[in-house]
Amino acid sequence: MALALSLGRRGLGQTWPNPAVGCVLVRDGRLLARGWTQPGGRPHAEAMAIAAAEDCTGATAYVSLEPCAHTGQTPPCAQALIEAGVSRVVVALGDPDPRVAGKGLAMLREAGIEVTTRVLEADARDDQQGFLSRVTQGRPMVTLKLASSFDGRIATASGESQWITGPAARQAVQALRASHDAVMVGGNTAREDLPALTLRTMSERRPPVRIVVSRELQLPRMGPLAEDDSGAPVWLLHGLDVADDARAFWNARGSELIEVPKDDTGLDMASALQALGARGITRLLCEGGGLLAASLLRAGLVDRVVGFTAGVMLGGDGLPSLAPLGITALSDAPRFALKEVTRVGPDIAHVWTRT
Ligand code: AOF
Ligand code: ZN
Repeated sequence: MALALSLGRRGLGQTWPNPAVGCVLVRDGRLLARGWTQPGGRPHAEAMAIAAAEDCTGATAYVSLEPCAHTGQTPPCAQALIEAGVSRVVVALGDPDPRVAGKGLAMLREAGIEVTTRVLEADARDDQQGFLSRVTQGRPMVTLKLASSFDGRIATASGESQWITGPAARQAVQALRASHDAVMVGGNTAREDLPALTLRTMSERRPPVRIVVSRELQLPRMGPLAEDDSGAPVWLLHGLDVADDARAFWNARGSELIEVPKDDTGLDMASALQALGARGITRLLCEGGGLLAASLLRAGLVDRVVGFTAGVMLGGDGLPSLAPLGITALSDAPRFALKEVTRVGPDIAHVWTRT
């Protein structure tokens, strides 16, 4: 199952709106075949593994998510496992998709297959957090990336920010982008940094959707987001008051314009995330800036934080990584639990999950 989980993780960021699943077929202690959900979400993991095996009669299938029970563009995986002659299926996690939810396991059992569930379930839940969030809450899982100085600043007082962290950390950010369905920044970041938000390495991967949150779409009409033909879609989350010429420019560029209601501080991020969930996004990476990150935190919408911290001090005159959160009591501050720490060149990467 650990192997099935790691195969599934290859698909993270690649398979939306579908989950990234892994499948291993074993018989008599020998590995027959491996499979994982393909880019775009199909074929499913089980179908890939079955196709790769010569003969699965009497085999055990380890699958990181309950095999599907519905006929969509492909026949149900539970049916495929039955027809392949598998005698035992081991599953990590049930699939909450109402078309599946227990029906996949029931189909297998009815066909006389021995079914074991909840093997390495907590790990599977962690890997599937984005898919689970989309299906059960209608919004993607949100990862907030913060690359900062030792003292939590993201630029000097004059705005200089390239580069606080080293090349290894920037490479790690590429991998982080590749494992998310979409990368999002606020309008200020789009104006000040003219970011590309593309994958510069790992270009064989399905590129994340590039999302900018901008109330009035007053965004630069030059730079990579406006001009490149990298094939990575651009989606713009905006409010009601968009000038016709801005609307026309971004429409002509092929961007998707998504209108979102306002709240008292900006766009209502809960609604914005619902709109992304409805379009199939399961894993969203927010790369700043401080205003957008703060509004997500204030709304309780940040599920994970990935920090890259450099050994440089910028001091209180440097730009803070977050806009004010309006917190006075420490007990009101959003808290995260440390999950992982790694050394990346001269910097550290740390991953936190919401408590
Ligand atoms: C599996 N194995 O590898 C994946 C599954 O639109 P469809 O027909 O491809 O179905 C999508 C649903 O199938 C998705 O919501 C989830 O419930 C399941 N995904 N199931 O057996 C897989 N990716
Ligand atoms: Zn399936």
